Amino acid sequence: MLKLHGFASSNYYNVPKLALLEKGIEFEEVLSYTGVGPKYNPEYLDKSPLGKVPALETPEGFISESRAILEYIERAYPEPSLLPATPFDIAKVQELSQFIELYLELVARRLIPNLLGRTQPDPAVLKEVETGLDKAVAALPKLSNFEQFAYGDQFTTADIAAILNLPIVRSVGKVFLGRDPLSEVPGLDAYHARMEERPHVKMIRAGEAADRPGFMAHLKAMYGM
Ligand SMILES: N[C@@H](CCC(=O)N[C@@H](CS)C(=O)NCC(=O)O)C(=O)O
Repeated sequence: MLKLHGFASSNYYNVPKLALLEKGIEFEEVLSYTGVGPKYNPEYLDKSPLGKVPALETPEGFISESRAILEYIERAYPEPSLLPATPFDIAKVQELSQFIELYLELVARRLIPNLLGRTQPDPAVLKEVETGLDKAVAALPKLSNFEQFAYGDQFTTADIAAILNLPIVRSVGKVFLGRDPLSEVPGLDAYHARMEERPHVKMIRAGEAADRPGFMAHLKAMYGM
């Protein structure tokens, strides 16, 4: 059976987890917090070279990087598909997923240490984050109107990216910018409300909530946060 290593407070961990749930694939969750080194779990580097979560344990070996894991899951378990039928539509789903990850999630992620540690960000970094987010938020409607799904008329990996990676942008915006930049994107608030009603998304959120105390305890032990 596939084993997913990581922890449920991680949005990146939840990317393959949601794909596995949506496809109805059996898997086991193996709790592993990040933080490699002498103090914690150095053997995890054999599963994920930079010590990042998630890592998927397959019969052939480990795969790290959520995008590569999604690719494996889609090819190894093609039905039900989380991609559209045509090469163009598949590319558009990948384009939207990558846009969300690179220009929104990774930009907002710079302030996660401040969010978790309840500290004020460096003003120069905050300005860069705000500029980057505003630019990407203004461009996002070019890729999706979020009327039904993130792309097209079926649930795809672009929905997984939007459901799991955009909440960080909202949190960072609300706490450090005093506004949620994503609420300016037409259709997105209603889209997210709809997606949160999906049973597997509810399972993801329940997993996050259940993991939260353990994750916070880990941060405290590792970084004194
Ligand atoms: N590009 C990686 C990013 C994974 C990632 O950054 N995971 C976080 C947890 S949400 C992590 O492991 N952080 C610890 C670190 O970067 O050392 C992926 O898509 O899997």
